[in-house]
Amino acid sequence: MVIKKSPNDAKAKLQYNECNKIVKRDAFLKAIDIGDAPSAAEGLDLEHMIVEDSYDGIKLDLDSGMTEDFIRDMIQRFKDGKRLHKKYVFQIIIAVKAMVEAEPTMVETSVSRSNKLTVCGDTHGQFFDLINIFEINGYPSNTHGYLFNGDFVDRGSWSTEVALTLYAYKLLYPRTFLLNRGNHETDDMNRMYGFEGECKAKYSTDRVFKLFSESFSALPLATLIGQKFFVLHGGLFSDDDISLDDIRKLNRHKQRQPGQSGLMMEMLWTDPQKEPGRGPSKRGVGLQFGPDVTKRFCEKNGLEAVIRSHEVRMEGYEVEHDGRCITVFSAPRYCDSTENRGAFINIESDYKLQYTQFDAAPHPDIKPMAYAMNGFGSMM
Ligand SMILES: [Mn+2]
Repeated sequence: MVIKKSPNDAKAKLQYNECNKIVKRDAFLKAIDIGDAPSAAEGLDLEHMIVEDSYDGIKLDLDSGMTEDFIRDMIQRFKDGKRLHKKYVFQIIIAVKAMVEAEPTMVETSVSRSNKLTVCGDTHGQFFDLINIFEINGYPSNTHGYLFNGDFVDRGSWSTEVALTLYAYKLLYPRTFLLNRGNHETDDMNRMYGFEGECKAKYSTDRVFKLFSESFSALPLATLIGQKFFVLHGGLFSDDDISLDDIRKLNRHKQRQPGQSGLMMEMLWTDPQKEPGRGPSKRGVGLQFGPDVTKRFCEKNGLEAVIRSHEVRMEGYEVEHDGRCITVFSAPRYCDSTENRGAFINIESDYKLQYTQFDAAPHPDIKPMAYAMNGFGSMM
């Protein structure tokens, strides 16, 4: 709505003022929409939050940095069914939010000699399987990077443990430990599939979930590995004209949630199909893209392949679209009910994809979505 100059007659003036009000209101709504609302960190007095002497975990002083000792102790606490002190939870989420917010929408990385990068798919709150990946494949370090390709939370009932473990490693190894956003790092999904309820149940405050939500909105949406592999949670787009440059230029900070359409939504939600062309999504959100779509995208952008996650695969991974679309899924025995294996991909400086499959690790007897507040779980 554009009004060039203030009109003279009274009726037109009234209209003009009304229009201005609407423009201002729209700007206000837009500001809220893009997350200019006050952060859940506001009013949180971390400096004066006391860690009681009775707390039996390792103390953390984030001013001097995250430590390997703290993470090892935290992992053991989580295995033992203990919580992290709330002060540390707040500090870790706030620090990671600031860190990932400063990263580009598409992080561009490479693997140098004697280094390794492991790409993992959905982990979905399966903490004991996450730790099993580290046990099988090695814990993160400056030379052994990890990329977790979204959907860390929801479904599994250890989503706070998974998210905090990944976040703590992000703080310890900012350059080699990478996180892409998935369609479950979103408010709607977290309300439906357990993460919001889990945050409240385990840390007895709304603030933990709100801070996580803000940090999820700040996560990068894709990672480009060695100019060869384009890694994102969902898949390709409704428009063949979209290029890597469009992803580079995408200002993800303009919208907190992916919504029902647009580039961010497609990056988080789409799936491959066997048939050429594009088809409707079986999920009701996004779309499906065929082998010809993948081929054109890879050729146009000089890529070897697209690596995505988002869908369970019985073998943990699947190579489709003439080798150019790879799905990797790292939650074995998904939701304790699908008899799928998990997988991850190791990439060394030769950029050959090395697949490892693994089976589910034992976990305490707590059902998936135990903390969901919507009737799916036990808190119905
Ligand atoms: Mn997903």
